[in-house]
Amino acid sequence: MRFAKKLVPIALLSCLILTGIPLISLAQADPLQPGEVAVGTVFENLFIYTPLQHDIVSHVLTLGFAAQAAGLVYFLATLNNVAPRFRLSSVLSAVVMSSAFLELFQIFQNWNSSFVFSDGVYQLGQTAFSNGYRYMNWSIDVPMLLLQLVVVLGIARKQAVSYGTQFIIGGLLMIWTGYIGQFYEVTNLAPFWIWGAISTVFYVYVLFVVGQLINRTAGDLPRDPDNLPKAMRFVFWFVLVTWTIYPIAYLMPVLWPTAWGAVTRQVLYTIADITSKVIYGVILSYIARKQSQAIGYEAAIATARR
Ligand code: RET
Repeated sequence: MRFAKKLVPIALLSCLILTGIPLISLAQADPLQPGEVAVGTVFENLFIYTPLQHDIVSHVLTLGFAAQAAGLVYFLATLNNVAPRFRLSSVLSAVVMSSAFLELFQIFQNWNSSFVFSDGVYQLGQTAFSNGYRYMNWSIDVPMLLLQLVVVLGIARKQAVSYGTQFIIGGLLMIWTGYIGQFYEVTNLAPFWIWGAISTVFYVYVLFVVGQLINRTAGDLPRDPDNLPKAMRFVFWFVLVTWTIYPIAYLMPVLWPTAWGAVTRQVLYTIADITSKVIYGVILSYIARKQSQAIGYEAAIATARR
């Protein structure tokens, strides 16, 4: 076991060195000549889009950031409906909403400025599109989303710190190893697969810890009248399904390497962003409000339907 523990950093380091070499050569690529198009390392930049395809992405991206803005208003406006001990969950949702709003707005602008309309189609202009911004946003949002579970389940401090640490470390390693992998999506599929696989190991670990936390503690939630243990178990499956859309989007360059594949990838990201951040937050705020009613918190009771 101790030997196995040592193997992990050694394996990671070897992968880093192995894949670092092509990354350096990418960075040293020849400078662009006048009139040349910057194709770079990003799947979306390889294609020419019809106005229909270009507009679908542009429109769907507006849905993405508008939903985060709407979510921000919802979480702030309903903050006082939950007891103070669960309130941090809504605050964390609001943090997720603001950072996602900024990032998705930036991606939207990036998409519209990267492709220029000429001869009836949209082609890459002087700037390049990149999904890398998404990974930076996840670095904030994934730890926040996971910490919300710890808050809503109301577990003891020692346990909360232990789960919180596993979530933050596991989540960040999942994102950052995937971030390295996505640089190779069109240039070198070996490191793309290797880093994707390493990231998946951390993803499975995070899911395992989420499942363990919910399994151990959901039974303590009030059963009457709203069956909160069942609602909390639903949250696990909801996380599993909505989070898994992200690795599918990661794989798009191998699954569907066409302009429609690139359009679908942005649609998938948007579905994942709305469900895993906004809808997830709404479900947790519902559970927090029901728990607040159960402990006799007046403002929560006042919101109950008769
Ligand atoms: C990557 C790389 C390929 C392998 C796996 C991935 C998982 C990504 C996930 C992202 C979740 C993001 C969320 C963001 C919310 O703000 C990194 C794409 C498994 C699960 C929930």
